[in-house]
Amino acid sequence: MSTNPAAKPALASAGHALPEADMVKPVARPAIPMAGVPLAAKDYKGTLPPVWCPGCGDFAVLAAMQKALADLQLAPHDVTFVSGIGCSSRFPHFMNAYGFHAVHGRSLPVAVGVKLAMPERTVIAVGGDGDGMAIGAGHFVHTARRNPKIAYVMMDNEIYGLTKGQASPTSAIGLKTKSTPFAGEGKSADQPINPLALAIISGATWVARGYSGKVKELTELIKQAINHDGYAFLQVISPCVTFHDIYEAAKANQRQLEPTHDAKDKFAAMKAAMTDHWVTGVFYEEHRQHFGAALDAQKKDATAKGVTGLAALSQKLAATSTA
Ligand SMILES: Cc1ncc(C[n+]2csc(CCOP(=O)(O)OP(=O)(O)O)c2C)c(N)n1
Ligand code: SF4
Ligand SMILES: [Mg+2]
Repeated sequence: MSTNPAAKPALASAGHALPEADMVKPVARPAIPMAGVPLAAKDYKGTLPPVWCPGCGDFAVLAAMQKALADLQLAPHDVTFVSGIGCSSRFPHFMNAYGFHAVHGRSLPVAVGVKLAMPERTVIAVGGDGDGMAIGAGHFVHTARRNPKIAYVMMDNEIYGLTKGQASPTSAIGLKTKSTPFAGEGKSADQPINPLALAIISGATWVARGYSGKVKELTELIKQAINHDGYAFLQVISPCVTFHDIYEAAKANQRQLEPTHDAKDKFAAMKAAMTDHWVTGVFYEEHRQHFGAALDAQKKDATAKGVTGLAALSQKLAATSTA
């Protein structure tokens, strides 16, 4: 922290301090659970009002999340939301729970760290298609193969909303945007990433798609994601009404996975993920050892062999450096 008394006024005059009128004001105190009183969806509302554009799909995801947590009766102080950067990544501010608004594309490593440090917590990563599929694509793949017991809800509007309408890795081929003004049929090479297929092939053990226009189904999918005993990836079609409105297409093409779909069959799941852009439901489910359990087993092994962790290692290093 600066000790220079002139630092504050200098910052303000450079335009870094918001005028009082532009500051978002808390609307309520967070609800504190009382023993014996069941929690309702409103008890998970944060103190700040959502700053999204009216009609943004993310409102429905927020409502579904609050209802899901109430249905599961998870205490707000036992839940942590971790996000990256984007309109959707503002999500933790609007929840009554612990929150960590990380940097762009880094929600997953932070969420995994929180879970490993506090395994009893429910940890939910949230963010957008740009955050998860562009700058965060590496973490997307490696988190899936490690199978930590966290849920990741990716609000996919096929655009960068916060930065006002650039193409994202899930934008349709040929889409004209602020960053692709000359795109068009036969003039674009960038194939969109298929988030569900990438999650399945990378090793995610629960993979589903919901839609902000079907809040009841979305609530059930969020509950399943939270209860899954490993890494759960939920893509949510959540249209950006301001920069790339896909509501009409989503409404027109909505349908659920066939009831005969076998979510335990990886090849069937890949086929379904590659076939229909708008279909919702659980595509894939598998049960295998999660990251925390694997690390616990390794720690046990190391302890049995007399390797007592970082303390012993640092003592060894200290002894070597003074020798
Ligand atoms: C390292 C870094 N690069 C770029 C940006 C600029 N930036 C902020 S949000 C964003 C994309 C957001 O898109 P998405 O994750 O889809 O979220 P949405 O706003 O659509 O919900 C970008 C490129 C940044 N904040 N940090
Ligand atoms: S710009 Fe788009 S994604 Fe961002 S709040 Fe507005 S409608 Fe939602
Ligand atoms: Mg987006």
